[in-house]
This record gives sequence, C-alpha cells and structure tokens, in this order.
Amino acid sequence: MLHSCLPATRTLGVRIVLLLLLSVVVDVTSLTAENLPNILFIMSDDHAYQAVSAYGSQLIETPNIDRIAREGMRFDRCYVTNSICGPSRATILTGKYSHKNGQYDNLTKFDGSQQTFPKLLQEAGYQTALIGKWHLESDPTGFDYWEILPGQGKYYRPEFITSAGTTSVPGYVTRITTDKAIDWLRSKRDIDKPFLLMVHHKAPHRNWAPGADQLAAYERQTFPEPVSLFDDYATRGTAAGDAEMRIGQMRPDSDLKLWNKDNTHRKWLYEHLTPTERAAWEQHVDPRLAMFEAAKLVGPEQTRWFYQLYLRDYLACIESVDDSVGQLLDYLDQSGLAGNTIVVYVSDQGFYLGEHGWFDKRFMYEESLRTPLVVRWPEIVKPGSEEPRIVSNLDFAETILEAAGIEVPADMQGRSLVPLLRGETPKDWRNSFYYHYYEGAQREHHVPKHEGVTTGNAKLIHFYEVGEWQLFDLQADPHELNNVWGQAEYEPLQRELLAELKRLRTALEVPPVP
Ligand code: SGN
Ligand code: CA
Repeated sequence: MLHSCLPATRTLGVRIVLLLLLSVVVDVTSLTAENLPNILFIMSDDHAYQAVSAYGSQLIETPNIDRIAREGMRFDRCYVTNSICGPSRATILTGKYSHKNGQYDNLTKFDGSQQTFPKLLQEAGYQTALIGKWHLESDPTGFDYWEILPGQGKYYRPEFITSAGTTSVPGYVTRITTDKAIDWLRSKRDIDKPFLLMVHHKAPHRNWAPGADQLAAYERQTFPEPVSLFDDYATRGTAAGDAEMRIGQMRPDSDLKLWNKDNTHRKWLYEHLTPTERAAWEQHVDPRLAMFEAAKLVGPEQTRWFYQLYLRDYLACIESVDDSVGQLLDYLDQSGLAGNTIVVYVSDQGFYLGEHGWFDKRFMYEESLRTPLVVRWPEIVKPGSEEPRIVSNLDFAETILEAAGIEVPADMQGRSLVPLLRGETPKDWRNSFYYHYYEGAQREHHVPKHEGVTTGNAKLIHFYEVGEWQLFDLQADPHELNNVWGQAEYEPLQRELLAELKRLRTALEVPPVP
C-alpha cells in the first residue's frame, strides 16, 4: 500500500505533491489529502476486558464498543508495557518502554520535550487534539488543542485545564468529555486538515462513581464470582500475598459508598452535585447502607458483598463510557466522517474484577497485563476480524504514523499493526513480550517491582524487589494459581523463558536491575 512507502516528509503540502507524483505511476485511488485517514482514539481508564461483551463478558453488555469490534478488528492479546496509568500513556505517546521515555511510575513528570507521535502527525499537517484525562503532570505537547483533567480528575463537576486556565463544569465527567469532543469535531477543527482526536475518559477509575442516570443500572444484579475470589496466594510467595488490593480491603465509605450523613466523602461528593444528581444519589445509596448494616456481614461473606457492590458501581461507570463511544460513532456517521476515520477503543491497562481477590492492576498477571483493544478502519479492516497475536500499547504510535503515511522513527520500540489490520500474517511477528513494573512495594497497593516475559502460553516473572521468581504454564493454568518455578518437569520451559528474557532485555536495551 502506498502509505507505507511514503518517505518521512514533514509538511502536508510536500506530501500531497509526492502523493500526486506517485499517482502517475501507481494506480491507487486514495491519493489526495482528504483521503489521509482521521484518527479517533478513545481511551478509558482501568477498563477490564472482562467487562466488554465483545470479549464474552458475563457481566455487562457494551453494544457500542462491540460495534467497533463487529465493524473492525478485536485484538485478543494486547499487552501493556507497565500496567499503570502515567507509564502506559507515555508508552502510547512515544512508542517506547518506560526506561526509554523516562515515565517509570505515576510520580514522574512526563518529559514533553521528547519525540511523540502526535508531534510527528502535527508536523506532517495533521490537526491534533486531546480531551480528558492526561495524568502526566507536564502540559501536553504536540497538540493544537487540549483540555485536560488535573491529575486523576473528578467524576462530578470536573475541572478542565487549557493553556488559558482552569474552569469547572457542572455535570458528569464522561458526558462532559464526550460533549467537548463532539464540539471540537463539529466546530473547533479545521475541516481542511486530517485530524487526530484523543478522547481520554476518567471512568471507570477508582472510586467508581457512576453518573446519576446510571446509578441504578446494576443495583439489583448479582454477578458470578471469579474462581480465585478467595485466592490464598499459595505458591506465589509474598509478591502476591502482601499486595494490598483485596476486595475485603476496600474502603466501605469512599469505594463502596456505604456512608452515613456525616461521612466526609459523602459531603465532599454531594457538594459537587447538581440538585437533580444529589437526589438520585440519596435515593441510591441510603438504602444500600441500610441493607448493609442490617446484614451484619463479616469475613468471606463481607468480601462477597463488597465484590457485588464494587461491580455494580464499576459496571455503571462503564455504561457511561460505552454510551460515549456510541455518541462519537453516531457523530462520525452523521457528519460523513465515518468512512475515512480510524476508530480505536482501548483502556490504559487491564484491571482485576475480583480475580485473585483483587481490584486494581500493576501485576504482570493476565487481567492487568492485557487491555481491551478494538479498531475500526473502513475499507482496510475486514469487519468482525479477530487477532490473536501479541500486540501492545507500545505499537500504537507506530501504527498511527504508518496509517498517516509518516515514516516510523527507528528509535520507537514497537511495531506498526497496519499489516495485521490489513489481514496479513507477517511471519516474523513477535512471539514473546517483555514487561516491567517499577512503582514498587513501598507505594500504594504494595506491589513489588518486577519484570518478566510472556509468550501468551507461558509466563516468567521476576519480582526482583523481593527476590521471588514465578513461572506459569498458561495453557494448563490460565488463572495463574500454580507457580511451577523450580519444578523439574518445567525445567526446559524455565530455561527457555530465562533465555528469552535475557534476549529481550538486550534487544530493548533495558538497564540492569538490582
Ligand atoms: C489512585 C487510587 C489507586 C490507583 C492509583 C493509580 N487510589 O491513587 O487505587 O491504583 O490511583 O491509578 S484512590 O484512593 O485515590 O482512588 S492510575 O490508573 O491512575 O494509575
Ligand atoms: Ca489506569
């Protein structure tokens, strides 16, 4: 395809001339600037693939996200490089691992002076916009237009920062972010230029506060429990056992909204609500507290109850995200943009919905390593395709650059997904993937630093901060409950993965760890 063989020209004008020149010798129809694809990149925060019906969720229907999958491609093994917000976002922007882009954890301020894919698109004549969660501390660079939430942002009456200052907007964050995105598409962009619009939702991040309209959506449902809700962490040492992210450790007030009238979280939230929103919340949570107090649950029974409340709120937050996807897709249809716009839906990482008894992310275990990813690209992606190969948030920058006809810089560490999107089967596609989590046991949730390698069928993890190794045969043990490190029958697999870890560390130039 022509796009991939275009040289790295930096201005749209030069690229159009080149395209026209090439059109003399190449018989393709997509040779005008109007045909450069737009990119709508929608990302949520902490959306587990277990809560997407396109992935077979037993918990929720997500018809709009599913529509992208149905009309495009569903990726079944999209792994993140470092399963936490800031680092994932930095990897997406740079196409590089944390040790190359400097964003090791959520505490670091992103170095916005470095190369990012929005900057390269901008230099090539694209119009670039970002709306929603950013969480990288420094001001965005490479965007013609940006409106971001400060830090984690608020669910209700959120503040938005622009280069001109901060404003707070009454209402619910997912809806406001969507309205701002549609407003930008409708009236703020230059219709003569192709665009990149990144819409970054706060939802469904902790503390899982649903929109007033969605509060009751799941309140009467009872959800199946995952097999490892009462994981005893046997065979997985202190690395898993000492993490503080068990459902039973949730805060009843802020996490589960079991609050009485004087509760500080309740007071804080209610101050941010409109009168209508407040009435909906009171009607919703007051009976919850009454039922909880009447039940007097302790131990495992309390954990079971917490799990149900957690999922009710978490899924109701996703309901708003799925609605947002629907509104954005509708706008593309109504405006005539749909045919020439690549639509991506992804989360910044995966999330635990009770597996291993947990909420949150960070670990290299499957639920947080793997993130949902669906992509629609009319005319290019065969509708309803499913892609089982290992892909990563490391690949997004390269993919979008190639789709826009821009040469991928040699120092990016991922690989363009364009061949996979075209339905090709590259023989040299990656068979293994390197992961590294840096925040460490001293930080929130006490997950020790670790690195590892997975082939999708087997996984090796080195929790070097606490000196523990884990090895999983994912085919025999998909829930990762049985660490077989050091077992004689797995010695060949162990040796193979140790060698692969070493190979990947060298190829990716990862500095030594203690
Ligand atoms: C907050 C949450 C944590 C969560 C981090 C990082 N605590 O600190 O549970 O792991 O964000 O999330 S809370 O009490 O403030 O809700 S991330 O997605 O931004 O990386
Ligand atoms: Ca996140």
